[in-house]
Amino acid sequence: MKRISLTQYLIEEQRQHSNISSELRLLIEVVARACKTISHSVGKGALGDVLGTAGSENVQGEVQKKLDVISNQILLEANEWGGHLAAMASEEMETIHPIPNRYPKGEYLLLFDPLDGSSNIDVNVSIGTIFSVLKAPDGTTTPKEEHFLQPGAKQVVAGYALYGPQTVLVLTTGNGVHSFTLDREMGAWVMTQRDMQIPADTKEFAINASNARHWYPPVKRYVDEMLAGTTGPRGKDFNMRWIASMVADVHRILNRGGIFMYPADAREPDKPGKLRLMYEANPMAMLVEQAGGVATNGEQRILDIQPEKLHQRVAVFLGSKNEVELVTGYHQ
Ligand code: AHM
Ligand code: MG
Repeated sequence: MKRISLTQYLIEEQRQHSNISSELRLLIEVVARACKTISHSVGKGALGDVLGTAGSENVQGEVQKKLDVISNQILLEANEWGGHLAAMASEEMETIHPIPNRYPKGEYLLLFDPLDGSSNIDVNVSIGTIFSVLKAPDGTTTPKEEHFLQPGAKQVVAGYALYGPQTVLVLTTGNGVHSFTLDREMGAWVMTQRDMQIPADTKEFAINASNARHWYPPVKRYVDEMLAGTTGPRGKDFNMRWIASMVADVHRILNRGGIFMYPADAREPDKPGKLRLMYEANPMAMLVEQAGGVATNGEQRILDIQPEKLHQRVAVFLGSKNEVELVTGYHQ
């Protein structure tokens, strides 16, 4: 494959598609640059004194790791001054972060989970950054929290950086899903996969099976049928994978198919699952759909959900089309 840098790809996209403005291109490049910096910190590990807890809690009452806080700060600082954003929102911050008045403002809203898969940080397992871009409604440059509450179908960009054996950036601007590998010597993002496609059928599923006793009947039925193997109703064997980093699990699915599930369960009947709609489910759902997959909360398309709160949680079923449709059907 001819070496195409992220910059070159974005310029070509801008020429071809009217939905990509210069501001949006700059935004993506700035986020990608911030992810490079995060990747560098992640890579230093104990040598950079970035492991362990930060001694604080986030808005959801979860203990923050040092890298959660560092990554959040890197993304805020990188994106504040460029003039392309009206405001940001982060899984790690209680409320939105408007662009300070000393900087020019733009028309976009940026949302991110700065470091997803926090439980894997200290054990040197893949983690990632997830991001989503919306347009500020009515061109407002002083947005409030309610301006962020747009269904995922309104996202103009979604992507993630995966900090694994290689650092990769996977991106969609609504024209397919493409992957860029960080060339560490050159400090450049180089396109390594174009138009990633999720096969409609799969023999692999991902779910935290330690919660099985709490699952509701549709999920229990679906998983039991897969576990029954060749003699069960599915008539084939399934393999199971669970990395506990959504970015890494979704990356596997984008590469070789599969279904990822984080359902609501009976532990906390008022809580619709663990994952967050705006920072995790929406961007991943856009990527998955752009790659030919499906993403639902068991009842409806994730991208159609009208958010009510910034930190709202949602059940997630995403990946290979035929499997996600099957388990969604079991919920009807
Ligand atoms: P985080 O944002 O606090 O890191 O939590 C999200 C992560 C996902 O990456 C992953 O799919 C899930 O939590 C793992 O949950 P569990 O600990 O139940 O395995
Ligand atoms: Mg997360």
